[in-house]
Amino acid sequence: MQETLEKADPAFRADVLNGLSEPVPAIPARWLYDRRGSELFDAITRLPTYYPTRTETALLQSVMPEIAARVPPGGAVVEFGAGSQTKTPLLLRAVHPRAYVPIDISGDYLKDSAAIVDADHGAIDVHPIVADFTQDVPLPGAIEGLERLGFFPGSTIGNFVPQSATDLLRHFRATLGTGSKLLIGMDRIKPVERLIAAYDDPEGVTAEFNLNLLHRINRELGANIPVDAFAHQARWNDMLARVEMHLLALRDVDFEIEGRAFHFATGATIHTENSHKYGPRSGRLLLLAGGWTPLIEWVAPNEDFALVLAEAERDRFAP
Ligand code: AVJ
Repeated sequence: MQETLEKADPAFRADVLNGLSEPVPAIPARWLYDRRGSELFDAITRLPTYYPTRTETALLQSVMPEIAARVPPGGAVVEFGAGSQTKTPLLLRAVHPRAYVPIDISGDYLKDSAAIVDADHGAIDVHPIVADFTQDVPLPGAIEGLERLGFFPGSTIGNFVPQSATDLLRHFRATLGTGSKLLIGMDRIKPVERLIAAYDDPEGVTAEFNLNLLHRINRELGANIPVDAFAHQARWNDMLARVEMHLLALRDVDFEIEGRAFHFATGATIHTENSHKYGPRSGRLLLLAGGWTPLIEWVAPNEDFALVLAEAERDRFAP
C-alpha cells in the first residue's frame, strides 16, 4: 500500500478524486495512456474498424510532395506529441528540415523520438522538449531564425472540447510564432455505425483500453474498484459532434479510493474520453478561431479524414 501510494502522480490522484465527485463523473482522457494504455492504443491503431491511423498515414504519404512544395527545406519541424514511427519519418523525409523538436509531457515517450529520426535522418538535429504543449513552450535557441512547421497529427485535437481546442491552437501559435505553419490532422463526421465500430471494436481492444483506467486507479491509488462491474461504452453525441467513451456501471457498485467512498448506481457512467469530429467548414473555423489561417486542405477518399496546412498570419488592422 505504502509503495503504491508513493508512486501515485498527485495530478492523477486529484483528477480522479475530483472527477468522480462531479455531478457528471469524468476523468480526463490523458490518464488512459499509461504504459499499458499506450500499448493498447497502439493495438487499436491496427484494428480493421479503427480507420483514422491508416487513413491519415496513407493521406500523408500521398500529399507529401505537395507539402514539400509549400514548406522550404532547412526549417524546424515542431511536433506536438512524441512522434510516431510511421508518420513522423514520412514528413521529415519530404520536408528536409534542419531540426526536429518533439514536445511531450512524458520524457519516457520522448526517448524514442531521437531514434525515430536518427535511423535515416543523420542530418537533422533533434531537440526533444519535456513540456506540456497545452501551454506556451519556449523553443530551443538552436532553432532561432529557422522557419517553423508545427505538426499535430492523429486527430488528437479531437480529444479537446472546442473551447480548449481553441486555446490549444492559440498556444501553438504563441509557441511557433507569427509566420509559422501548422499541419494538423482532423477526423471527419461520418455515419454513426462506422464511428461506433471504430470506438467499440468487435475484438474488444478499445474496451480493454477504457477499462485499463480502472485497473490503473486500483494499482496506483490503492483503490478497490470491482472492474467487472463496469463495461465499455462508445456513444455518438450528435449535438456536440463527438464520440464519447464511458465506463458504464452494470450493477450498483461501491468502492473506495484512498479512503473516500464512491457509489455508482446501475446505469451510471464515468466519462473517459471525447473524440470530436469535424466537417470541412467547422474544422477550418476552429483553426481560424485559434489563430490559424487554412492554406490548403487534403481529404482522404470518402472524406474520411482531413489534413490541413494553416499559417499563423500576422494580425491585420483591417480585413
Ligand atoms: C488518440 C485521441 C486520436 O480519439 O481516435 C481511440 C484515441 N480512443 N480509440 C481517438 C482513441 C479510443 C484517439 N486519439
